[in-house]
Parts: sequence; structure tokens; C-alpha cells
Amino acid sequence: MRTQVAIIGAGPSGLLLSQILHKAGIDSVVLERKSLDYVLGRIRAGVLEQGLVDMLDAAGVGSRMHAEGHVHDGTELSFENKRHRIDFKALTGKSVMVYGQTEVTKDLVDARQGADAKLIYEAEDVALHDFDTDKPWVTYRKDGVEHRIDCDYIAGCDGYHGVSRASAPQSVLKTFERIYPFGWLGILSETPPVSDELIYARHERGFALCSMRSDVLSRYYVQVPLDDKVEAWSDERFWDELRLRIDEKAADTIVTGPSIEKSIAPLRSFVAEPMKFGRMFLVGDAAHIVPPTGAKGLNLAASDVHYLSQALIAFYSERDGGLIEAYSENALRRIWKAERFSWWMTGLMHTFPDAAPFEQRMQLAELDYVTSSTAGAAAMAENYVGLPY
Ligand code: FAS
Ligand code: PHB
Repeated sequence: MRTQVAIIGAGPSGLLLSQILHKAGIDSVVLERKSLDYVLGRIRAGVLEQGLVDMLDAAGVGSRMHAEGHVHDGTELSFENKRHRIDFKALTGKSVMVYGQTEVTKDLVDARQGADAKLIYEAEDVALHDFDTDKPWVTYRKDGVEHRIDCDYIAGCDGYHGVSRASAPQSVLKTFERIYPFGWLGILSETPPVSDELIYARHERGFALCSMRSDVLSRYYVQVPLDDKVEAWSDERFWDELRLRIDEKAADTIVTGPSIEKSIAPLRSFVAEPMKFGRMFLVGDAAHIVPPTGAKGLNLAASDVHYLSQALIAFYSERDGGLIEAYSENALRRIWKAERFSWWMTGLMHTFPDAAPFEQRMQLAELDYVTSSTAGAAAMAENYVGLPY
């Protein structure tokens, strides 16, 4: 088989890249190691920046998002039993869209399947070859049969545990990482959200987040120790702990119910540089991870896809390779600013086991500043709604 761009991974990065290239008349094949059902069963991000909303619209997959998603003009920071609203719209003129990553993935799969795209699920042992030459190729096994795909470029959209970054020359690859001393226990429940907007809560017992997927589907998180186990958390224990960490008004009005999904995710900051190795590119979680506190993970994958798709379109339409050569530098400039914001917001809202009383006071002073200063609130708001591409 031959294609112009071989895409490894059918998460949001791989599917969005494939759809945008298709709209530009560029052929791709997407190789995914899991089944479609497995990919669609993952519960992940919930907040879309305007940049991603615009990309989904341009890719022709935004209609259900606009019909079912919720536009949020602000968010609430809760600490010392009081809620403070950060008014994105007034401070930046922008909003965010609350619409689950699972739904984005479903919309992209529907669009790709509708265009008879070559999406190959349960592709085993994907391997990348000769991407340091102008004739790269990829191999994989499907139903016991080995296959080869010759291509012009390889897009490694295969996430943090994928094969693409592992295939990069390790002597060239540089990584930067911070592992946080806690995780997030998240649940999904078929209950009405406790508030119209998200509530980020800082409490001495630990961070909590009240989010949602729709008017009847809520998403909640509490910070837990790194060695905690989901089995140790009954629904009742979760709801009791969440009530202790959010403000009294929310605790008194929250509607609880059985969890339909419950899991613990670790938190890390991670960046791999560079993001281009010959004719192979790293995209999305394959190149970087952020703690979900700033709601940046999915949105950073989108801006990588923006830079790479623009570069490939310029190459195939005008034989201009300039943006291809600049891909890594362009993507990393935005990535590092989102890494900084995610690290800052995580430090602001979580309790750190080894934090001295002085650091705890610094957290409260920073929260007091951000919620009482227009400049402080604007700095948070412009990062949360998404810095320009
Ligand atoms: P993904 O990891 O989504 O997709 C990579 C795909 O490649 C997967 O389908 C995988 O199966 C496939 N793959 C891997 N290795 C392969 C191989 N060798 N061959 C073929 N295919 C291979 N972000 C937020 O903004 N907000 C959140 O609240 C949030 N919560 C998260 C919770 C969890 C538990 C996790 C893990 C992440 C969360 N994220 C969140 C981040 C997440 O949304 C990612 O940023 C987003 O999925 C990135 O998309 P991709 O780059 O496509 O990577
Ligand atoms: C979510 O709804 O899953 C969500 C929202 C905002 C975050 C993290 C997760 O910062």
C-alpha cells in the first residue's frame, strides 16, 4: 500500500489530522492498535479552546458539538469556603466549549468513515522505518498478516506510550519531566451538574473539580495520594470527600448518584524535543503531557495538528517545505507556554505533601491576588481560553 501521510494512532490527534488532510486532498492511512470500541470507551478531556472549536468547524465536524456542547464564559475558583468567578468573556472576549473528548472522537470517526478513510484498527506491532530518508515506510500486522505502507511522511499521533517517540534516535531526543506527588480520582455520574460552570476547589484536604459533560452527566475529581487505589473509594466515600472540599453552597445542593465510570489518573508534565526527526513528526501526547488542571492536553494536541497540517498542505500544494522545517519550533513555542500554565495552576490548587506553612500561605495569597486583581484574573483567563496559535 502507498499513501502520502502514514498516521500512527486514532486518538483525537490522528483523526483530526487525517480529516484536515483529507479536506485538502491529501491522502493518509491511520493505524490504531486498539479496537474502535476501546478508543471510544475512554473518558478524558472535557474543555475545548476556541482554536479547537474553529478547527473542528473547518474540518466539517462541528455541528453536534454546537448542538450538544455548552459554551462557558467563565469558571469558578473556590477556596476558604468562597467561590470567585473568573469572567473569561469580559477579560478576554473569548469563551470555552464544554464537550467531551469522547464525543469529539466519535464525530471525527463518523466523518472519516463517511469519507471511506483508511482507518485500520487493531493494527499490531506497528513499526516505523527509514524516516531519516526521503522514502519512509511503516509495517504492521493485522489478523496475522504482515503489511507495509510506503509514504512521504509519518505522523506519530500515538500518545505517551506510543511507538513513535520510542523510535526517535535517542541520542537526539531530549525530554523534560515533572511527576506530581498525587493523582486525580475521577467519576462520571448521570446527575445534573452542581453548577452551570466548572468549579476548581483548593482545600487543605486536597484539590477537587466539579465539571460536566451535559445537563444530565457530571464529571467530578478529587486529588488523591499517588499510591491510592480506585478499589478503596466507594461512591459514598467519594461524595463525602467531595462535599468536604467544595464550598458549603455547592456541598448542600450537589445531586449525587451511582458512578458509571471511576478511575485514577497520575499527573505529570512532560515535553520531548525536538518534534521532527527527518520525515517523522511527533504530535499531541506523543510529544507532551500536561497535568489536566489547566484543561490543556487535548487542546495542545489540536495546536500541534494545526501547525503540522498547515505545513503538509503548504508542501503538497506549493512544494514549500518551510513550515515543515519549522514545525517543531512553532509547536514547541506554544507547548511550553501551556506547560507553564498547567504547572502553575496545578501548584496553585493542589496540596503538596511536603509543603511548608509558608508555601500554603503563598498559595492562598496567589489565589487572593488572581481573584481580586483584574490583571491577575486576565493573566489566568487568557491562558485558560487558549493562547493564540
Ligand atoms: P491519545 O493518547 O488520545 O491517542 C493516541 C492513540 O494512539 C490511542 O488511541 C492509542 O491506542 C494509539 N496507539 C498507541 N500506541 C500505538 C501503536 N504502537 N500503534 C498504533 N496505535 C497506537 N486532557 C485535557 O485537556 N483535559 C482532561 O481532563 C484530560 N484528562 C485525561 C485523563 C486521562 C486518564 C488521560 C490519559 C489523559 C487526559 N487528558 C486530558 C489528556 C488527553 O485528553 C490527551 O491530551 C489527548 O488524548 C491527546 O490526544 P492524542 O495525542 O491523540 O493521544
Ligand atoms: C473534565 O471535564 O474532564 C475536565 C475539565 C477541566 C479540567 C480537567 C478535566 O481542567
